[in-house]
Amino acid sequence: MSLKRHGSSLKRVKTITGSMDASGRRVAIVCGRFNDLITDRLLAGATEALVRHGVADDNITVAWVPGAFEAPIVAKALADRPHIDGVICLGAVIRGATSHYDFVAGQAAAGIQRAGLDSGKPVIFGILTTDTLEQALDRAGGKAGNKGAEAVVTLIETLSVLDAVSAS
Ligand code: INI
Repeated sequence: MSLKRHGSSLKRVKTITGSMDASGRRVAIVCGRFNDLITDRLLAGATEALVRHGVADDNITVAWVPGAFEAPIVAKALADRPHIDGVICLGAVIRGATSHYDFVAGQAAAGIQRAGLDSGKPVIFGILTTDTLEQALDRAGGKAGNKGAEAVVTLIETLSVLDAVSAS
């Protein structure tokens, strides 16, 4: 896959862009069991996309957690392992299913961001936050694509950009 170029046409501007080659990458996925009708599909989308982009299946680690709220602490622990290059968090927080939607979704987002910044490795937010089960199904391999596969593309590009920044 080639990445669309954006930005300056000035010749001396240094532009850093990622590539989509993920061969040799070692990736962990943290997947919430809550709403597993959805998260099973996100996980299938993510693992298929990783392999399609060149990640060997024995370089993929999957850790299941009870729900999206628990994703950040496990993501941080995985990101701190030297043999993991980056982490994808998958989950489904559905407003109709809970009165504490805002707490679970908000804290999962904040914690995942923090896990990435504190570990220095990309930790990708692949948590669906929807009003209804139908909207979640649409985004888990239905008519709106698969957010798990999208999270893979995001991780691969971010890893590549970070490598390019380190080499710059
Ligand atoms: N966890 C989810 O991943 N999705 C949800 O929709 C959800 N709801 O509806 O409550 C949910 N709750 C559990 C939460 O993630 C924790 O596991 C729980 O609060 C214990 O810390």
